[in-house]
Amino acid sequence: MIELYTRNTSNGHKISIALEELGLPYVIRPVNTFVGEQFAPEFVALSPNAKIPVIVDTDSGLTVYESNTILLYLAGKAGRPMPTDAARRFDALQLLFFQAASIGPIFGQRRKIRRRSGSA
Ligand SMILES: N[C@@H](CCC(=O)N[C@@H](CS)C(=O)NCC(=O)O)C(=O)O
Repeated sequence: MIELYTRNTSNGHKISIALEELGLPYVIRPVNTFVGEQFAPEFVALSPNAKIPVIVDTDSGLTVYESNTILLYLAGKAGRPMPTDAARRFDALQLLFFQAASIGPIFGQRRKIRRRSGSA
């Protein structure tokens, strides 16, 4: 069973979409980052950067944070959909890293700035 610590953000949704698509059983452990629950010592023990999402796999005993690392973990657990041949595997990995390094942070900053400036 996967315990998913999350809230309704794009990084959180990535993991719940993957869990649904892979058909892996999971339970949601909500973390309200608007009121600072991510800084609780029990949560930081799971996610040292104090960010959602993070999963605890009660089958393996492993805790995994960083959304795209979680996606790779879940793909390994489910046995799909990461390709095994090198060309297709690195095609998938470069898209994952591109999303994590170049797309996600920009969208996150945009959301934060708009919220602070009072825009929708
Ligand atoms: N690189 C991280 C980013 C995670 C992230 O930015 N999480 C946000 C919500 S989408 C968060 O927990 N924010 C709370 C905070 O920054 O205090 C990942 O991909 O998991």
